[in-house]
Amino acid sequence: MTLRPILIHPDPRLKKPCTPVDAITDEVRALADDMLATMYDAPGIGLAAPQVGVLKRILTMDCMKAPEPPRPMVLINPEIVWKSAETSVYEEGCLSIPDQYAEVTRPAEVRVRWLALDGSVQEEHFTGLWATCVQHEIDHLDGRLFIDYLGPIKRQLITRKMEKLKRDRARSA
Ligand code: GNR
Ligand code: NI
Repeated sequence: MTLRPILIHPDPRLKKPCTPVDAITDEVRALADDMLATMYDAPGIGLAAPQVGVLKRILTMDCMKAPEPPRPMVLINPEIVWKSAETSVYEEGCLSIPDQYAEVTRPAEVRVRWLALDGSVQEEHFTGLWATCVQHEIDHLDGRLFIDYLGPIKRQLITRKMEKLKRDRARSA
């Protein structure tokens, strides 16, 4: 198990659509393992493979809140098969856009189908924070970030801050 570095926006790898996984290999299992560890370490409630530089359709998430037991999930090739007409607004953040938060409106509930690590097809109805998180992660797999839902002024302000953060980090590294 290895923690992997998380890419910071702007990075061309965060803007590319990811490729479906065609076989669940040891490499895929190792990646999922590393992603869960990296997500819990951050800490975050979700992580998409492109955030660690792998352009494959894999995401991890766990939106349980203490004192509930954890529920580490790995979703391979996830697809939204239904979304509610009703929407909800969440203050979103992203591990690839540290310390920046903004309200995003999305369908309040979604039904998602995916492949589990054992190769079985799973389907589940997500609500609340889980619904927001799974949509945020699937967006990553399509090369979309939450700031893409903001107006151009807010988006550019955040992008400039991230460019500065990356410069400062490179200087002190
Ligand atoms: O840790 C995270 N928190 C979060 C909060 C509100 C909406 C979405 C998220 S996902 C984010 C981790 C992340 O960047 N996943 O891609
Ligand atoms: Ni994110």
